Amino acid sequence: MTSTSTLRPLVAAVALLAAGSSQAAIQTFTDEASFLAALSSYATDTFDDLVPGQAYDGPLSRSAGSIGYTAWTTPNSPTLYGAGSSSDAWLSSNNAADFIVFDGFSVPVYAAGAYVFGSNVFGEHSSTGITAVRVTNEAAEQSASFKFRADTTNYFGFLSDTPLVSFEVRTLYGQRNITWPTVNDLTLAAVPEPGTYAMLLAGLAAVGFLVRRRKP
Ligand SMILES: [Ca+2]
Repeated sequence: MTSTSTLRPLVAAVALLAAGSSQAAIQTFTDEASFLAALSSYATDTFDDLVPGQAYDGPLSRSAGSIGYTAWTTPNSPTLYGAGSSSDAWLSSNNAADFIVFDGFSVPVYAAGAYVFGSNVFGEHSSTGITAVRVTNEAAEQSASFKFRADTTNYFGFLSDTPLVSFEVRTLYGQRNITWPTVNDLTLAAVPEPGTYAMLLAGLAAVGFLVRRRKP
């Protein structure tokens, strides 16, 4: 064989990998119904076991169905805070400038979504300020979204082709606009979706082809 004929399959395989990676690595959804419709299975932490107005020493070990995870805040105070009402409790921070972080998933998690908004010093909904979320996956890819004056129906969901590492929520506020980041109904999905499987298989096929071609 000439060097050209051994090189061509490599180029094709690399092109296939590049095509896979050029697709959106993290899809963003802005309503719960369409996010859940894109998942084959999922579990939700409602936070309804929290007591509004009560402080909780973080980090908290929590779960959505059988998926364990850690909820914590950074960088100012480790304390989390119950907000909302006794019939529908929310998770918030104790310092308005802190991020709420969800990570430490007990199994690989490919999708995460939640209602995200702000609450006031009493733990009641506050529509002032900007609520922002950011997710990071194992490929070190990030996706961020924000909403100005978010109400309690403001939803962000993310579906990744590699497992997620973290889901972070924060608020941005001004001098007279103190708003604590607040989360309700955190949904996690541990099963890769069909599109993710297809991309994974394409990548594996390409890698397998490279390995085979390199054997003497
Ligand atoms: Ca709730």
